[in-house]
Amino acid sequence: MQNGQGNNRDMISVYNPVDGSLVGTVQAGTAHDVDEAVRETGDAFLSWSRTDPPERSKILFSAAGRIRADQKNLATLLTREQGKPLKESMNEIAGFARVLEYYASISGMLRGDYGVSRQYGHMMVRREPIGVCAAIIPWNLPALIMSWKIGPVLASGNTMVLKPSSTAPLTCLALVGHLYEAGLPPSVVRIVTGSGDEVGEALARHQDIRALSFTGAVRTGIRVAEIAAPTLKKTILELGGSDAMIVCQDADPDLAAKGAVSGRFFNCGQTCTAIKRVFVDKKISDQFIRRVCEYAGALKVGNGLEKGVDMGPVHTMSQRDALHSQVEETITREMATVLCGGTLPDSSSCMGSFYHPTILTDVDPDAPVMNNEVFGPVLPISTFDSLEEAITRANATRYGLGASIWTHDMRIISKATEELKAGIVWVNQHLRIPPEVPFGGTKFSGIGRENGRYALEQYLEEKTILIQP
Ligand code: TXE
Repeated sequence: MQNGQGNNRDMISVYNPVDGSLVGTVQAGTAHDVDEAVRETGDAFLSWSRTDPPERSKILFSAAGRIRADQKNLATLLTREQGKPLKESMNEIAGFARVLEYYASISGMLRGDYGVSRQYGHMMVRREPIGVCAAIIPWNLPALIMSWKIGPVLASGNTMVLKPSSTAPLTCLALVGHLYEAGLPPSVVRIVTGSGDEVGEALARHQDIRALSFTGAVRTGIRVAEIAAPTLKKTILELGGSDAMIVCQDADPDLAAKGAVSGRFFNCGQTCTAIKRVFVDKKISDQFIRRVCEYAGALKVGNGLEKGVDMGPVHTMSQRDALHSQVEETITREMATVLCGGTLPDSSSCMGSFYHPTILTDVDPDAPVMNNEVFGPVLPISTFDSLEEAITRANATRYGLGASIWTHDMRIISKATEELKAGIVWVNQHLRIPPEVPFGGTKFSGIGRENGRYALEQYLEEKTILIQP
């Protein structure tokens, strides 16, 4: 097992959110395991950083091929431990392979610089990998988010210690297994499974880790940044969002309704850039809301391994309880009208942590579902009279991850893309994240960017060399 050491270790059980059955166990790692993993990956750094980029690419391409060949098994495991429908797991595994392929194809692309001056001679800038990097991965998209971290780190010649979430670590372990089989020396990437308090904090605290990429809750990210600060490691934080979708008068209400339903209920609503608040022009709101209810009502909720299922359970009971209390408080305080959902399924007939697709309208701007991240299948819809009002309300959150505007009017697109405070702004689409472009948020959604060549920059440092001939 990846934690390395001996027997008699404490174990963590991983349960299927559909029925609470056991899917597997992993070791509860310790700070000592982190020390060992950092030492090993530190020892491997010199050789991996000096491996020619095409050689590194070969391994990443080969791993991606193996993962594609094993897609169904990996996706089944992901569905069993995470809860999402198999079709989404299949896409996520393909997404992991695609990100590896992307970084394999640009490995070595970020070259240095050169100039010459009479006064200083030859001026060179080398871009060097920084050393051992760490990643802390959440449970909502464990494979995809792992690829955003491991891809640029390996392609740029760094080594890595990874900590998956303790409730969804199994797919991450299996994926790393494929990297080893593709020829990656095991000491280049080590996984330490375990709790955030023990393993996560040991990574943040470790002085030999030079960069740490974290995805998770705001409060955890702030804690990680505080612990990491005295070691001056680069800290990249992706902390979720409360993405707004603005539907303008000229938008196709049907297309927008389909977009709202897929952008909210994908992954049971547990996606950082899911649509978490909709603002629709009053003039088309009746038509739009009717369609949203129809499409949401047609979603088949159930065991993600069963055919035709569109939405699985919330990942854990505690996540579901937190979600339900946000909704309950909003309803009890009469801060919204419930169009569908908003209740817990009957526990006598349903073992899993399911939650009905929920749609709320007439939502008070101060309602809990408008001010905190809603990490589950709940869609609050509000109406607006003017674009200015919609943009102001979309920006009235501490988050700034994504936002979308649905219109074909170029003047509106130009204004909205400039004024929406978000790391990514979509037009007539939402929740699409290609590996080629940067991804990350402003305000409390985080610091730094993943994806694209920008991610390589996070893991490289410039060294200036001045040669007087
Ligand atoms: O997150 P945590 P949780 C948001 C979402 C969700 C809420 C809580 O709103 O409802 O966070 O989810 C590790 N030091 N997002 O509690 O705890 C932990 O083991 C270091 C949004 O699951 O932040 C896991 O590997 N690490 C988000 C990872 O941090 C620690 C995705 C995330 O867990 C730690 C997930 C500590 N002290 C949740 N404590 C997104 N950005 O999309 C925990 N961890």
